[in-house]
Amino acid sequence: MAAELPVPVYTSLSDVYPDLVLAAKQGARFNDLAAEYEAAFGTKPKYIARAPGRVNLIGEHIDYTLFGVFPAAIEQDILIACGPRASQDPGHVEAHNTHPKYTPQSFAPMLLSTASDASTKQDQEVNASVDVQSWHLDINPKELRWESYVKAGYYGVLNHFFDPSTNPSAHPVPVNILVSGTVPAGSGLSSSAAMVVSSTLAFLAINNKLQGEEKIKKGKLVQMAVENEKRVGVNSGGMDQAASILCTPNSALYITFFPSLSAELVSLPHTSTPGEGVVLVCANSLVVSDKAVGAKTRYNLRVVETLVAAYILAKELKLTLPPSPQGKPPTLREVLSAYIGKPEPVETDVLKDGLERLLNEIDVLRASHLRGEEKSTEGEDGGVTLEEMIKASGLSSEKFHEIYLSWVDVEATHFQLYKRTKHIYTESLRVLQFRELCLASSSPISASTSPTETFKALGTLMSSSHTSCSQLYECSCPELDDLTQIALESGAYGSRLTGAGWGGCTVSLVPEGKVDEFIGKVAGRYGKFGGLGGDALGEAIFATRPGVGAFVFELT
Ligand code: NG1
Ligand code: MG
Repeated sequence: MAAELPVPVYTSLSDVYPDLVLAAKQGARFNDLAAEYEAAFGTKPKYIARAPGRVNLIGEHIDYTLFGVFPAAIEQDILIACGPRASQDPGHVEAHNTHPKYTPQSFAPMLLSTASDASTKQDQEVNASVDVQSWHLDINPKELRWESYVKAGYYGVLNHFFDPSTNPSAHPVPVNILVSGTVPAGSGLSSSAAMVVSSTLAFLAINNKLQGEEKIKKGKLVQMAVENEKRVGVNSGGMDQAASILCTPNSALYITFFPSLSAELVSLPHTSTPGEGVVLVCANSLVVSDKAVGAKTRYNLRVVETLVAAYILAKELKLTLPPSPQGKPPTLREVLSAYIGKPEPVETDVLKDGLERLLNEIDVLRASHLRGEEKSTEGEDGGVTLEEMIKASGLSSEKFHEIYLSWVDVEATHFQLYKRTKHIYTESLRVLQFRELCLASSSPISASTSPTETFKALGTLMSSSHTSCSQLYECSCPELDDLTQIALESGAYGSRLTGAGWGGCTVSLVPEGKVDEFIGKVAGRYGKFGGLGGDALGEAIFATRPGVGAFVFELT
């Protein structure tokens, strides 16, 4: 399995990019970055860490409900050149960014002591508390600062490998770093995960944690990166970091989170005739979705709606849910598990069958039901008020707040339990169907369907996903709806928003031979592309192939 492989360290880019054009293009970027590093710090870098952004092909807003998603790494990436720095200060970091908008930063980790409760019986008897030391870096999750992502990556490395209680003499080396990136920020292509993964890798490499016996496995790096990104205040599901680390060229990654993280590489359908395959085209709506600002009424609200829906659905269907690990409230995936009633992990056929049957039962979540016979003024999908939702849960108001609202800031007059649940379960089904089509097309025995039929079927699933995001999950916006519609009218097999939505990018499945024509048509019709040309247009709409995951390049 991909997660069992060690994190790769290369000394030659042609080992990474067999495609000569791509190897030359990336080679030039690596060289430029090394030269810029030398100009800034006076020495050559020792390593360049690289982590790609990702595009989610299908499976939106279902990772935090623990359903499987289907992303692929893109070519665009974050590079971090690093080398040791002459300094007396353990672990001191001088961080520069090639983008002039991001000013240079200097910081060092501090060893802090915290008194922890007595942990052993003897301690308890003498009622003593134990001093625990750990490394600390200042990160303010409320403020969006570029170096926070660098610090987030560093944090994990410090606390996993320089634990003062087990390793008091080990000190992190002082380091210079120079960051450079091509993943557009705030566009749903996960520049944040690429930053955190790249930073984690840079600090691992410079502290000799990727070499020799301590070779770190990719799965461990995923875990560290997910933990690290939470330090920037994002409660993400893990899709972005897993994709950035585990992907390989020409494959997408089917990632599942329940009962535990697991990832399967799935090749995208291709043909033996060059030029007759399909290509992914990302197009940026150029609407920037500010996650931190909108979280109250958008992302975090969706997380709460799906959790409350899970609780009420289980109650209505009289399902007994096992206690969730770490006392977390149960998700819609766990409700499905209880509904299926078999030991996990279950086969995908069983999952599909369960989803189809359960979808016939979610009517119990409709507002009219929760309100008794009383008619809603907003139609039957108008949602429920907080009071109605609490009543439907059967929990006391106090308990309800404690479980569902105390840890998060959300705002809504009506909560949409039925619509959100319908999106989650239908979207999960589409992911399974998408995966099945990809697997079938690469199996030698099933050459019965023509590749074009497969492309069309995949496209249809992507477009249905968009409709569901737009109408049921309400995470689209007029520009994204417009852009996907234009894509379909310009020859795409399918098109959808990718990432959290409310702005950012779309992804379209486009016939390989028609990519230039497609891009030309979309560029001519989408209003916000008017007036853009050259590099600016190339950054706003571009073809991408599933690319290679994160690695470290060692300069020799
Ligand atoms: P974006 O907006 O692409 O970073 C976010 C979440 C994902 C997932 C998608 C929606 C973060 C870091 N990532 O992705 O985990 O929930 O939205 O499918 O918040
Ligand atoms: Mg992100």
